[in-house]
Amino acid sequence: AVDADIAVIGLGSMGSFAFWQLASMGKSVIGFDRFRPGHDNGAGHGETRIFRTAYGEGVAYVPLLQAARELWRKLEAETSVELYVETGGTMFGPKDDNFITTVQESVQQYQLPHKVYEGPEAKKEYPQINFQDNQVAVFEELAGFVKPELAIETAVKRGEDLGGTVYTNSPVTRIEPDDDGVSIMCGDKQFRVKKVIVASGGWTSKLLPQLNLPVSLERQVLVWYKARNPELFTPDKFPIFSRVSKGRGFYGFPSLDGETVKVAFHHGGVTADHPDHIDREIHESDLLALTEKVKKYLPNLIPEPVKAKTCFYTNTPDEHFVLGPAPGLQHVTLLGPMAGHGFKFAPIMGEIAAELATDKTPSLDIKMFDPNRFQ
Ligand code: PYC
Repeated sequence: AVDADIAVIGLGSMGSFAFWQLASMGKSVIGFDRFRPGHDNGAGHGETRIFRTAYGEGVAYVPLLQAARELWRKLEAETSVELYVETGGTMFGPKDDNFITTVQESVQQYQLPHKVYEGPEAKKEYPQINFQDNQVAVFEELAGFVKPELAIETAVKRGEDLGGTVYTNSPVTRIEPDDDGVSIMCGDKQFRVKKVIVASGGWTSKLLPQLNLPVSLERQVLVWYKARNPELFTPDKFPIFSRVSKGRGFYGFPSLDGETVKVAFHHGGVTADHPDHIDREIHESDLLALTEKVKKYLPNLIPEPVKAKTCFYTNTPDEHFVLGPAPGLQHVTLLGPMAGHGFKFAPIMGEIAAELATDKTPSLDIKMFDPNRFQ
């Protein structure tokens, strides 16, 4: 006898959405989380995450983002919870930067609503940001932020309302696929299912060491600064922004609390060998370089951090996601890791993983994410 058709291991950024999608499809689904969905030990917290459609990481992501946007709205409609706030977004950097040129290719190829500003013009439009004269800013309308903890909790709750079962504080220690299904070991309990989706983020390569996934963990620090004029930073006045530069980006959000603004670096963090070993303390050295960026680009913020939190990325060598059948493990779908830019895609990644786990052809092209590409 089986306990469920499908198990989702890890109800974080991705797994929570696969759980919702499977329950919506009428499948019997069980979900396991080593903590409690919405926790802050992984990569799905920090109050806000960027959503953007004109995608500097690759034009091929745009159809996935368009589908994701629809699904963010669908979960909101099903639950009456606001999860996605569309503020628009400003991507800025040197004109010839590969990220900026790819953003521009995205808007052209998919006719995304946008405006392009040269540095001095951009300053007139968004006086909160001290754009440099040699920079170009692409403002796109279909961008904003999603609320990670609330989104995860809402997707899981909706999945439960539709019949799914959740096991919290339940780390899965082993999965054993065979011809007929998969056995799951969780503490002193054993479960039997037909299919498994592994969405364990940084823990995936610990659960499935035999895959030799060439992933690496990178600690990140999120920091909040007070605004001198908070009325300039409300979501209706201040879009999400991303300053791109080779190696290390700098990004930020409008104020949620009417007082503080969250900013962070994208990449450039220290590596760790295990998600349970991420240094959670905040050090002076975590804040210095970011505060310099704040002074340079956001002169309306008081350059003294008032709050900070850590999280981590699970990076892949090519910075693309992992999504597809797990090599050599029958009945197992890998949903992630997501290489530090996945949260905005969560609903469509969850939907595609649910399609794979139910033997459907994925509704969108996912060749780029093939787990076999590392072999
Ligand atoms: O995808 O914009 C992004 C992002 C920012 C920080 C992590 N990912």
